[in-house]
Amino acid sequence: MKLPLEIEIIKLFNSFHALSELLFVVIINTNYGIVTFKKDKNLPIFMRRVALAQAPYSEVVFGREKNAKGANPPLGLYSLKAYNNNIADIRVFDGETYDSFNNFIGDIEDFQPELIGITTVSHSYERSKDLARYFTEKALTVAGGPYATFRDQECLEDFDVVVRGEGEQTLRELIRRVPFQKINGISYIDNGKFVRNLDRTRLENLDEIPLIEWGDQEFFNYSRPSVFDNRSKTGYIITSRGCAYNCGYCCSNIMWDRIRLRNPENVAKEIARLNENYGIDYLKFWDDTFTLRSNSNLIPILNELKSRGIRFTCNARADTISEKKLAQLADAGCDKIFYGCESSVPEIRKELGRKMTNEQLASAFHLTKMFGIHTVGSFIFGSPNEKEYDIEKTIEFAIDIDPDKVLFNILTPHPGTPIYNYAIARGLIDHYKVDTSKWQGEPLGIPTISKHLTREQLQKMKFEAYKRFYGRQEYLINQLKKAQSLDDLVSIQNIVRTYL
Ligand code: B12
Ligand code: SF4
Repeated sequence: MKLPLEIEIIKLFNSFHALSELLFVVIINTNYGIVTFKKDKNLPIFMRRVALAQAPYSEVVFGREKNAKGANPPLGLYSLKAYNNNIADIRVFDGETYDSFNNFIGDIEDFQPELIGITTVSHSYERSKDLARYFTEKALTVAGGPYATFRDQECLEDFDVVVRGEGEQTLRELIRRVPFQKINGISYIDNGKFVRNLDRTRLENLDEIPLIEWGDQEFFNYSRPSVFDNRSKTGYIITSRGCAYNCGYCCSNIMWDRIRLRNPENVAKEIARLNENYGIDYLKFWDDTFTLRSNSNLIPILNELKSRGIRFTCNARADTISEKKLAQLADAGCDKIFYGCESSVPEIRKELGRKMTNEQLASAFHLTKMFGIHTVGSFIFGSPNEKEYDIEKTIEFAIDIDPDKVLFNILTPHPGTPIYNYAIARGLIDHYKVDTSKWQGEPLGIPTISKHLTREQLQKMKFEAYKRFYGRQEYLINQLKKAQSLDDLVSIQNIVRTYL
């Protein structure tokens, strides 16, 4: 917690900082001319209030499976806020934490933003558009995130500006009102003409982004302690950007260019702060692949977790795991690892760009369980050339390796992914527009691209797969034996209710 004197000093510093920023804006605008806008807006010379918003998405994604409203903070928006907080009053509004869309919009309106930045993923795009349209006359509307990055031209039908890729520095220049022509990484319309400026070079050093300052209420939305045994208060953290692989259904590699890691000391500082200031004793690492780092980067992070008794979960690739690494993770408090498996049929896995073997997958699950770490296995149905019997084989494989939890997903061609380009090139899809009334895919609003199976067949196979996996007597007995708390029992009950 900061002392009052410290807060005063920061405020004073910020005022000086704001003044120098203002001078900078005046100089820049005098040199380069005034910013051009698609629509007439009465915008100030310096953006003072910036709203960063995430439209609600759960209903679109999870449909009737939805049950965890507001459980996941939009870390991208909080990072944008942390980076730019010293030049404007920035607030994050998360539609997932509101009971109704109207209340959500009402709160943003009360704040009277001069710039509203909206994060986009394919499945929330329709709602993001609704939100942007509401502020068209009132604020500069900016879209960012994976969907906008790869569909900039389409987004400009509803937004003034699109920020492509990493957003921290680009947003800073928009707040400063640097002329659009001078801002790398944006797309916009100038005199009816679509303009895509040069890409922005990514931040060299991720530690330049200040740590997120969570408001108490804000934090509570995402980190409710367990109602049953008060065992864990969960925090969320990302310690890297990008991935070294190039799986067909994922845009990480293109979105972030190359893998960049935060320094372990910087990560340890964030862990300490989450623990000391917010009482966090459980952490979710949202890195694409947490295990894709050298020992010299990993060990200091694990030491910090261990010394504070923080348990954690992370994502890993089966081929980045070894017995030694698993021992280190388990010793530091790792209690769950998420592995993408996708398919057990080599040709289908190849189609998905997953260069790993069934042996690697089976061994990763075996070893992880050996160290007492829970496993989640994720599988994808509906690759272009996948047939019903391929899916059958994958379900059998899932039962064989027996994760504690499974996810069966239907392949979705998200813009910016190799599989999207493949599907366009072979005429399996046109450049679709997200339309929840037209595409009953998964997530809703996006088409599927199987050559052999309809959406309905895939949906049916998915639910049958869950039934077969979770309906096994030995699975349920095993999970009941492993249960350590009321939370674990409720989780088993949820599985039974949802799938059996
Ligand atoms: C954590 C995570 C989740 C979490 C929670 C997500 C949440 N609430 O934010 C969970 C597990 C629930 C989840 C679920 C799903 N996810 Co997810 N998830 C991620 C993951 C791994 C990290 C997200 C993150 O925090 N990134 C880090 C921050 C820093 O990046 P960022 O959010 O992109 O923000 C930066 C830039 O994009 C930009 N930016 C973003 N918004 C804005 C706005 C403005 C105004 C500006 C200026 C800039 C800007 O600036 C930010 C800072 O640089 C990403 C992959 C990834 N590495 O990003 C996938 C990802 C977002 N997920 C994806 C998908 C498909 C899903 C699911 C649909 C999967 C499924 N079938 O169920 C569900 C849907 C639920 C949902 N969230 O919408 C896709 C989205 C693809 C797309 N084009 O839409 C991604 C990109 C992974 C992939 N396959 O490529 N997910
Ligand atoms: S799916 Fe995972 S391993 Fe594959 S490219 Fe994306 S982040 Fe990397």
